Amino acid sequence: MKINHHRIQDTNSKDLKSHQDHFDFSANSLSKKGVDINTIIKKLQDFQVAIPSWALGAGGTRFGRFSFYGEPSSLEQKIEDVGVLHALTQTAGAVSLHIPWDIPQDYNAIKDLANSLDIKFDAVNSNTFQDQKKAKESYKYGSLSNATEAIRQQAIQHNIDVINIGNKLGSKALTVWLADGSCFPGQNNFQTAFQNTQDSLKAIYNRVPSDWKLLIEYKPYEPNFYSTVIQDWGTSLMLANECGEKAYTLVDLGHHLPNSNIEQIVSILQLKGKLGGFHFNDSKYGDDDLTVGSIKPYALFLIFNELVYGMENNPQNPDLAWMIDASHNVKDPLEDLIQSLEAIQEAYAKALLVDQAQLKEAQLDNDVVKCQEILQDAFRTDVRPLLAKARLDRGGALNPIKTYRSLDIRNSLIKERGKNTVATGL
Ligand SMILES: [Mn+2]
Repeated sequence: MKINHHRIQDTNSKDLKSHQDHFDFSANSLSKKGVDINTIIKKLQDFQVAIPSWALGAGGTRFGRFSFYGEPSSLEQKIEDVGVLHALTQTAGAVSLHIPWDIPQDYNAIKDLANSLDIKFDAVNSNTFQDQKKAKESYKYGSLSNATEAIRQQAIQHNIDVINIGNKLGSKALTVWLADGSCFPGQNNFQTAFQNTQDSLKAIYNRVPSDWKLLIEYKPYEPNFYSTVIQDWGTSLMLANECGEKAYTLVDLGHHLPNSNIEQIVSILQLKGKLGGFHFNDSKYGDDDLTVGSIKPYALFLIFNELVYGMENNPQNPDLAWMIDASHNVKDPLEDLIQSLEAIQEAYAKALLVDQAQLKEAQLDNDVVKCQEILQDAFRTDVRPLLAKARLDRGGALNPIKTYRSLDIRNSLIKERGKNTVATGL
């Protein structure tokens, strides 16, 4: 399914006048404050976020899964869904594949399809957290950290296979997230598990192409509940440093214990030139995978404030791989992703409004009240007309959710694919 751009324009036309009024008001007020609107709009247009293939179908919990009708059941259909998101939002210009769920049958056909939709292949993700059919060894007690060498070798080889698949598609990064750890005290030896993980990652790193990155993701708990081998950013950074300059830490917003100061983590990693990737989601309790911005939009803004500072002041840190990492039971996955993209752009735009020079001055004066005023003034600014303008200029929808609904896209997908399709891997 492809969206005809004329249909988007038709839907936009009904709202053009009111958009123009809102935009003029915003542009006027911001210009008076010395904000360069055009630069912000250009930055919003350049900011592209990868959609993970697994977020296009409904996710589940360990208690069950309620599928959403018309889900993509093939890699082609997943890419078409990202095409729908990109056509509407102009922000979803990349897809992140999960291997073995998304192994292409015909590489050229997949690349042509992605090209035709203006979609790039972002980081590829390996999977050693579950056993695959016909696999010789089991990951029940760990993969890269496993005490048995043959199991570690199988996991290393899988990661090398993923690199080869990504290479054929034009990906430039491998993301490794390990479920390895233990559920009970005494179950494994912390030092051996860490050392094995280090050695396995080095073996993978040696096969990472020179223009690639190895992104090492961390998470404090789950599926293991007593210890996790790569539990936090410090562990990830140690491993990345040991591997070499192409290895980086990846921050997933949900992979922190409650109240962690994620903006500080992001800031220091950029200072050290070691923040490589970012996964967006939101949470109330843990790794809830809720829509980014749905629970803690101010925290998201503060994180973006540090990201923007880093992008402007830390040339030692490379461009980041941005990805949404969320999926759940109760929303249309495409509507959820549209909301996510909007929340990300909104937080980014607000962070771009922060007057960094003024903030620095207030910090030097120890004017704590003014520091807070500067941040909150940016946070309280309604930037939605800027986001709409950024999309409109690129041919996207003024209001993506409204357009998605008025074009009745979910029903078209159900007609095309049937009700009971299930996305691979879910
Ligand atoms: Mn993640």
